Amino acid sequence: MTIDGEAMPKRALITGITGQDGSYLAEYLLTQGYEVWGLVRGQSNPRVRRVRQLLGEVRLVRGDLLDQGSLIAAVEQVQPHEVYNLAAISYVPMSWQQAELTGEVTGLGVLRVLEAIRVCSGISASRTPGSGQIRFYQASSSEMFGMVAESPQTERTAFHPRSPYGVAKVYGHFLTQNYRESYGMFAVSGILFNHESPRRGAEFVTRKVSLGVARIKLGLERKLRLGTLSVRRDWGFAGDYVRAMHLMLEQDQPADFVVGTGVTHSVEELVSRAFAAAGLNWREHVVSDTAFVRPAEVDHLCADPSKVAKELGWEPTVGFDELVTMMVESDLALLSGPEAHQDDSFGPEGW
Ligand code: NDP
Ligand code: GDR
Repeated sequence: MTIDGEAMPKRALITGITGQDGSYLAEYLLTQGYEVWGLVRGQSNPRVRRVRQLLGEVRLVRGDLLDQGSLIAAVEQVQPHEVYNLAAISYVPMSWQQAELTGEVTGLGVLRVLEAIRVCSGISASRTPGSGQIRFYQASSSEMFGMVAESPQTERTAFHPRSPYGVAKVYGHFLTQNYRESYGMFAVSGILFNHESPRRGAEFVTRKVSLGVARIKLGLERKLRLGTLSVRRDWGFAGDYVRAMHLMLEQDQPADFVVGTGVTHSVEELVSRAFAAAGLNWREHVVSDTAFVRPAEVDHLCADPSKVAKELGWEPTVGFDELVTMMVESDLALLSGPEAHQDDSFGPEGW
């Protein structure tokens, strides 16, 4: 990868590098020849472990989406060509418990990152459109569609978010669009549908199920407590989705894209498939628990990924069955191995 004919690597700054997507994106950009920087918060962040195999290759810079000055300092230090804003409070139920914090991080955090880029690019707030050199990716979400106006959902489908998380993401989405229109910044949003992996946080339903299946199979647990089984999601593999993020910043002109598989499954189908992958019958183990039922639910999500396929050539490589089997096998190996007690995601219930 070179810039202006010089043998200089492109620099990418990733917020949320300690999350699921941050770790896959960092790996992917390293394979593309990038110099990768990750924003990390806190005095001692235990989740830096998630990218531990990359430490040495990935450089870390301190900063917090709640702190404008720290973001300006990070952008000034790194001088990135691309910024991927993946940091967020991303667990939907937590957004009811900590609605204000979710608004601050998942919503206003986008403003602070965009402002850091604007200030460091020398774009004046009163100036008519100019062109900054730093390209910006915002992690928008299918949760913005919420109570869906149509199915499948496209880039033109109206938003009707159903949680403080979804509302905060809508703010970030429109703000990204606004900075593009106001300042001529190369700022785009990927409206990504659910994507999963063995690195998924233990509170999300796919990983909760794969960890639950592994515990039951290994005799560590007998039951798995879940909320609503009838809801449907368009689930893909996180490793595929980070390629789409990068492709969006490679376009000639900035534009937003829906990214998903176009196939939808219920939580019950997920559960059935995951238990079957370990030779178990889910009906003997799954218990309904209202503690995991949400105040307002998103019942049905299904992407129409035709624009991203046609314009960016993106397609998923891992199907639903393969994804679920991958996660169950990974957790069986993990819980049988020496690292079983070294990770904070192995608690009995997740969240
Ligand atoms: P994770 O929950 O795994 O990661 C969230 C990241 O945000 C962590 O690295 C966390 O850091 C960081 N973070 C949280 N608060 C702050 C803060 N105040 N300042 C700086 N960093 C912070 O999310 P995913 O990797 O799954 O998702 C990445 C992004 O994509 C998120 O914005 C999510 O909302 C969005 N998204 C995800 C989808 C999915 O299916 N995975 C689908 C659509 C959108 P720490 O380790 O310090 O807590
Ligand atoms: P979601 O993911 O809310 O879609 O947000 P999650 O895996 O948490 O829930 C998916 C669906 O499963 C139902 N469900 C349960 N969910 C959890 N977590 N735990 C349970 O016990 C349970 N039982 C049933 C939920 O009600 C829900 O309908 C994810 C996050 O990554 C967001 O950040 C991202 O924006 C969206 O995906 C797209």
